[in-house]
Amino acid sequence: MKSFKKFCLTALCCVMLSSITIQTVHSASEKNTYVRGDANDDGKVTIADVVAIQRNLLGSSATPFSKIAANVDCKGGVKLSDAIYVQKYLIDNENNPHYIGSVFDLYELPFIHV
Ligand SMILES: [Ca+2]
Repeated sequence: MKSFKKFCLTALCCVMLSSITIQTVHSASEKNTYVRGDANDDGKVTIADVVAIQRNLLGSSATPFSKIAANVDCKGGVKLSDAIYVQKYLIDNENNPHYIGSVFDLYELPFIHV
C-alpha cells in the first residue's frame, strides 16, 4: 500500500512537471516575430510608438518597450532618428526604406540599411 501511494505521488509529480514544461515551451514560442517600428509592442505602428521611443531615450522605463522593434534603421541601437523614421512612415508610408510595419523574425539577422 505504501509503495502504491509513492507510485501515485511520483506519477502526479511527473504529470505536473510535464504540464509546466509544455506551458513554458508554448510561451517561449508564442512570440518569435516583431513588427518593425512597433516600439510599445501592441502590434500596430502608431504615434504612440514615436512617443515610446522618445520616452525611452529620456530614460523612462515604461513597459512594454521593444528595443529590436524600435531600432528601425538597425544601426547603433535606439536613437532619435528611429523616432523620426517612424514619424515619416506615419505621414507617408509609401516611402518606407526601413520596412516599418513589416513583420520580422526575432532570430533573423537584421537587414542593415546603408
Ligand atoms: Ca505600437
